[in-house]
Amino acid sequence: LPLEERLKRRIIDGERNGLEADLDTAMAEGRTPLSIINDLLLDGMKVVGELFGSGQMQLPFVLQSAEVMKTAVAYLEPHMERADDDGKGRIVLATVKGDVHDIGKNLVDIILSNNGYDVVNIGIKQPITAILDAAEEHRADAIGMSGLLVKSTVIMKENLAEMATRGVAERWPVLLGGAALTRAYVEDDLRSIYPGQVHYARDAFEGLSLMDRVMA
Ligand code: B1M
Repeated sequence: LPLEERLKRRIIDGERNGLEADLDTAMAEGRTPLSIINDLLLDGMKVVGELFGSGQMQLPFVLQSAEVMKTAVAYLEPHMERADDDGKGRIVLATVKGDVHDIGKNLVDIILSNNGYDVVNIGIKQPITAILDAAEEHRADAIGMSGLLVKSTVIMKENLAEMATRGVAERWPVLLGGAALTRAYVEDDLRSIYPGQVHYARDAFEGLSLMDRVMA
């Protein structure tokens, strides 16, 4: 297989033997770490999602694919460009209650961290109380919530309602992302219940541009 196809296949098959060598070759051929992730590895993850969704792939194999994806991202991260404009602002990042998916959230962490933001990544399955405690403790400028399950979109709504009730909506602009969300849901449904800023980010790069806008 050609290198590009092989890297994508590694994610689909959950095959990590020789992964680093292929990543090195891709970088030596001039691909940036981010293009390797976005154009090749995430394509593989998409196929995994389709196979799993249609019952052609079992959960343990999805987990293996996710592990290979994480290994690849960890390997590529030190090779990524870092902007030197530090101190642009601080964001608390979490995957919402009941949801374990963290690959997207961790990509958002990397992109924001490499572009001048201070990210407090508190992990997966985080209830709103923990998110708000962290935002308070770390004096965050914004809150980012990720979630991939349809159920998580409902949790996000509950979280925003809780923030509105506590009267902290003005304090923390909220960034939302994850595969089950849509722009319409965030901008039509969620905005109507939240008195502060709430933004939908399709991907990590939109997350970055939104943070730049929120912090401007
Ligand atoms: Co799960 N899973 N999974 N899974 N899984 C999905 C989400 C699913 C769509 C698969 C499918 O059926 N086709 C489906 C959800 C269906 C639904 O809700 N309607 C599903 C299911 C059902 C489940 C379980 C319930 C399965 C089970 O147990 N029977 C279970 C859930 C457990 C739980 O959470 N309580 C489960 C478990 C798992 C694994 C553990 C095996 C593994 C996760 C490993 C991990 O994350 N550490 C896993 C995986 C890998 C997937 C798929 C295949 C891939 C997800 C992924 O990492 N994508 C996924 C299929 C899919 O998404 N279509 C699926 C790559 C990642 C980079 O994309 O996170 O979307 P994503 O992030 C993007 C953007 O969304 C955005 O930026 C990123 C790109 O730049 N973004 C943000 C994300 N968060 C953001 C936050 C921001 C800004 C942008 O600001 C704050």
